[in-house]
Amino acid sequence: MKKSICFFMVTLFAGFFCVFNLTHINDASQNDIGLVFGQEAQEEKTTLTEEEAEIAQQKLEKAMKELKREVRTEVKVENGRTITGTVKCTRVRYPENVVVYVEEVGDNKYPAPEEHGVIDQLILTFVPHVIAVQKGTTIDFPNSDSVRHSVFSPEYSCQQVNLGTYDVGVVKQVKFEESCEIPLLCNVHIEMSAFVLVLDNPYFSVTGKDGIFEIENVPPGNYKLSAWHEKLRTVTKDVTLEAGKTTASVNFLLKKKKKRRKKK
Ligand SMILES: [Cu+2]
Repeated sequence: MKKSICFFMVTLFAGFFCVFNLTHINDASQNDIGLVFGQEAQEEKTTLTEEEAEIAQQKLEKAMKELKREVRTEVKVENGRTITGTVKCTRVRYPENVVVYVEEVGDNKYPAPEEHGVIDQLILTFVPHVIAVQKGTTIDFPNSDSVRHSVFSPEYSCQQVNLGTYDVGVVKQVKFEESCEIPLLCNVHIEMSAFVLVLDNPYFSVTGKDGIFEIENVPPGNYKLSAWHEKLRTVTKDVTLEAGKTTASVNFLLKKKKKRRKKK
């Protein structure tokens, strides 16, 4: 008798346990289905018709040509000189997106630009890929794509950026106050990346595919000129702007970054 009561209790408990789990599995499945539907809905958005894809590509190319890669306050200088030159790079296809900048000019105190920079998002691409801005510049981050993006900077960045996931047509803004390099990524699309290089003064230039740079309106004096590339080692050179000459020429060769030695 005792055995049959025991068997009955165990069966009852097992039955209750199964029903309880099934209910929760169903709940979880419904949530999963909801997610799948959500993903499908988002994926559907990314599947563009041929015509839409062509329009998107045209928008991307237009943005690549038109969006500024340098934002600064124009400074008036008497007897301003020009620093010009060419950058060559090893291990990258073109010597483009190299930021050449003068490290210190006077006291490095210049009014922040009123003009905003723009980093747009089109066809899972940040445009421009590299932007150099003077300290205190605000950058607008529109989402002109057909899917949502989530812009953020990695933990090691000198300034934290976390714009969260946001919709097509939304514009977010960030003011960059510290002079340093800020990598930008997207939490949704691993292939997206960009760099903001924030600089202390308005004397900088971003190279195109030809590697040529030109920094105008620099007062005569002795300076340190640096060339930065996201993947290569930064090189710094001395440059003298003499009173009798209008230009100074400096060439750079950027190479692979040295590997960090492991601490023993
Ligand atoms: Cu994205």
